[in-house]
Amino acid sequence: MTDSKAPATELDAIVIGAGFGGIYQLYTLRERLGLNARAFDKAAGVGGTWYWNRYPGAMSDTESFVYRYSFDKDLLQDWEWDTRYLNQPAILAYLDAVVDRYGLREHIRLNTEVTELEWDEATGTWTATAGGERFRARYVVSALGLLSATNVPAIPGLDTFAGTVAHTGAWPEGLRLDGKRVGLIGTGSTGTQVVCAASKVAAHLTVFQRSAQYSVPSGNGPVTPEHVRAVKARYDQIWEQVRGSVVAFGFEESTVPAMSVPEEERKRVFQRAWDHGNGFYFMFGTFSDIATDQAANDAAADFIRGKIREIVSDPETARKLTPTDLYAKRPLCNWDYYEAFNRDNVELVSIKENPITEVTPEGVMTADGVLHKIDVLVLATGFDAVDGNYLRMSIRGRNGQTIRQHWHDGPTSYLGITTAGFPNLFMILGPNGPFTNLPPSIETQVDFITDLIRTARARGAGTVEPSAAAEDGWTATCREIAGYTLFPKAESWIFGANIPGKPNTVMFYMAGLGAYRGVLQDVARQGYTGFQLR
Ligand code: FAD
Ligand code: NA7
Repeated sequence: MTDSKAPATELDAIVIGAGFGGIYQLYTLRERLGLNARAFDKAAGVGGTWYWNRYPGAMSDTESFVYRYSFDKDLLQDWEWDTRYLNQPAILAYLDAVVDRYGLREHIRLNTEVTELEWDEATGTWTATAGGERFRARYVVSALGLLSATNVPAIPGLDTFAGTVAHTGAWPEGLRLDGKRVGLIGTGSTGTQVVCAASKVAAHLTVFQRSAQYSVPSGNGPVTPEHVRAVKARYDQIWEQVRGSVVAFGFEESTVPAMSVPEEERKRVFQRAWDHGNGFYFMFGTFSDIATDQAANDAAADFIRGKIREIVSDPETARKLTPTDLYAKRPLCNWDYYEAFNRDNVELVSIKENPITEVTPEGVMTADGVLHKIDVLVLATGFDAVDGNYLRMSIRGRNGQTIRQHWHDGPTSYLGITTAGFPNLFMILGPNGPFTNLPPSIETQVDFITDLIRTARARGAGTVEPSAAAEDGWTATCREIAGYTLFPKAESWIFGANIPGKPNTVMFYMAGLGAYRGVLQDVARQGYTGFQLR
């Protein structure tokens, strides 16, 4: 229980979350602004996503060389990697080392959930309730994670299951699938990774698939020390390219429309990308318009469908695995996803055709009356993305307005960073931030927030807040840009369509990191247009 009479601990700034975002923000507030800042995380360790997602097969699908911080050239030179992609233990080890390298650990309170944030008009400060204690600070930076609030489906009988139920985003330490009968619900980015890993170790794996997925090879494998040295020698150019690019994945996006080349050439380009590996490369590096033009999208989708037919031996399994809708969810890549279904221990159940009726103590019952007996039920059912963690807290801004009230029709922001009525609350990866490889976008936002706080302090302004008009304008901009793409037409977390009852709305700025950085630079150069510094 919170002791409301005990005086709140005074801080200059509170950071909520100790993942990529929170760690870097804590660093800049302390080191660059000299503020007494403290971070809180409900997890027992730092790392955010990479603390929680310990499921077998968990890894980044951004390549190792750009799934990291770029703010410190020495850090870039000092850290090694030996595979094209980083697995969860490698990313967690990296983030742990970063925390120690910059002396941040003593300023991070773990096992401490921030449950309430309340704005006090009289003092111009926020009071946070964290772990039952109160903390007061002028600034709050929320780095709550955009894929962090787990989505647990309401399946009848789930709580009666006698075995282990594990959501991938809250994976119990030490839970292994070796030799077990495993049921897996969900075949998104996470579920497909679980399939690849679990198929090799489980006694039996039953995959309950709601939507078939387009997955391309990741091309993962070892990289040589010479390769790593060569990357390090080019890091200045690499980051310059990343920061000016659209998806920030470390490759040049194509400028060639798919239909501008003959069919044979198109297939050659797709085949080259298939052999090269990486999901974002396949969608954005092959042709310029796969995510925006129906014909281009069909061509890419047809190519992948053809691959599924080639790879999967059983025609009925291949049929079920073949998507018929748009190729417009977050693009996936895996080492051997479709191949896994050729293994004798892997079974596919299309729950669109044969729905799950209930979970019993022994396993999962489907509409055809079959009880799929299992030991472990893995829920790879994704996240209440972007605003999920905000709505799980009590956040009260000016005039007692809650964030839930403010975001009644869906989450909004100015620049993905601030929202009207919630002064001095800065969001990392808030709604309508960039849709990219995330560390470079996180760094962009943290740097902007840090400069904005510095400017406010230099001007003697107690509060920083966007105008409602600026927020409306940014929301309209994000809607307009998303409208040029095919993404809103596919049902996924990107637009909130994966959560029953959640308003289906635009939640990302889809013009890319280069354009986003341009907007932020202009806003700053023009004296922080759209913000009120008072
Ligand atoms: P997070 O890492 O999610 O950290 C948020 C932290 O806030 C968590 O530790 C959480 O415990 C804490 N928190 C939340 N609410 C509270 C509260 N009320 N009180 C206290 N603490 C709180 N992105 C890519 O760019 N490339 C990839 O390849 C990629 N792969 C991914 C794979 C998986 C399985 C997942 C789930 C995500 C992936 N992402 C990827 C997205 C990934 O989340 C980001 O890249 C990045 O790690 C986000 O960092 P963050 O600090 O913003 O948030
Ligand atoms: P996703 O991409 O949201 O995938 C979740 C999967 O779970 C997807 O296949 C869903 O089917 C399925 N799902 C969700 N709810 C249910 C219910 N109620 N019943 C059956 N199946 C369900 O989450 P991920 O964790 O894979 O990936 C999220 C991001 O994290 C990813 O893009 C990376 O950036 C890391 P659907 O497709 O909705 O029919």
